[in-house]
Amino acid sequence: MGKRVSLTQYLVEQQRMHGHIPGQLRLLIEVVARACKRIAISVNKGALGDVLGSAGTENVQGEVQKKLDVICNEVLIEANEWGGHLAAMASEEMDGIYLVPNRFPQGEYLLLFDPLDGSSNIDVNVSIGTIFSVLKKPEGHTGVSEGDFLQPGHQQAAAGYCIYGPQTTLVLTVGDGVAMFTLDREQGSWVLTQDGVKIPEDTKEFAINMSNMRHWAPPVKRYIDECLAGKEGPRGKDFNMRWVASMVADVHRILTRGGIFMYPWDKREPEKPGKLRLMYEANPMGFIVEQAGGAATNGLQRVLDLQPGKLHERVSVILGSKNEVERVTSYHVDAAG
Ligand code: AHM
Ligand code: MG
Repeated sequence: MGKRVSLTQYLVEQQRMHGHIPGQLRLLIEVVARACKRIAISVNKGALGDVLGSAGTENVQGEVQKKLDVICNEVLIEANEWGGHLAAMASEEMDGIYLVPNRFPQGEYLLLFDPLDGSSNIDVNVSIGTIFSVLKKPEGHTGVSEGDFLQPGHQQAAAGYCIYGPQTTLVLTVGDGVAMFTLDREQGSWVLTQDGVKIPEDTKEFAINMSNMRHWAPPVKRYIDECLAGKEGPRGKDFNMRWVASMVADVHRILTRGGIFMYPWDKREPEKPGKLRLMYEANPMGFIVEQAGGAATNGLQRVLDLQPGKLHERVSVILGSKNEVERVTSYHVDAAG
């Protein structure tokens, strides 16, 4: 086996050689990665750790929280509040922003996270994950408000996710490509296992919740109909379908072997732009996917260019292999006429 590169070494080298990572950002990423190790231990214990099942509470979006949703949220806050690198945090599981308490020094970054993505898979022992996004606090004023978080995704300083699956893998971008680190449980360390991750531009695999088909908008229906028509249809090739119902797992597969992921707007709740959240899911995943050569849109616009109007904003998401995302996007443009 060749020389092992740890997460710390990778970050130090990024800082030293490419000037990508200021010291505070490096510390922040290391702390998030450490919190993910703790979460991995809880996830792994499952029934033995009494972490399965419902917490009996609801989050701001009216979704029933699982015990692990609550535990993971606490782990991330406790790990990050004292280090001096953050000004505030926001989470899918909290109503408003969380200010770093006065007893700790304030840093210049803002951290956003979905502490445990794919909650419906927790109790059935299927891959789940933690997604995070890092923004710089706007300069020119003291204190932090929710408005400071409302920055378009292209301003992210870093983004990543940790997938708790057969392996525990941390996937990271600081705007210089995408790197993957596998957790070595014996050593307790993150080891670089893939750098310069690239999503193939073409694919024969799509991921969408087909049970919503009757509610889709015409451009989405058109794209999937064409995939389903296979070799005999306009695409001239057979497609395969996968849907894990954990965005982290679906995106991880796409980073590894290509594919397109869609959670589009649908007619079930027409006033909602989509199910997934812009700040905790679409932006970090969009940043990672673009850094790996893929694309992410809401059907008409690049996800990373959307100006968020509120913290828990929802969005329609189409991301993955570039040529397929561009095709679906062009169908939306055609339909918008
Ligand atoms: P969560 O953050 O509450 O877990 O919800 C997000 C998840 C995504 O990971 C996944 O792509 C989607 O919801 C699955 O939704 P559905 O059950 O409607 O297929
Ligand atoms: Mg989620």
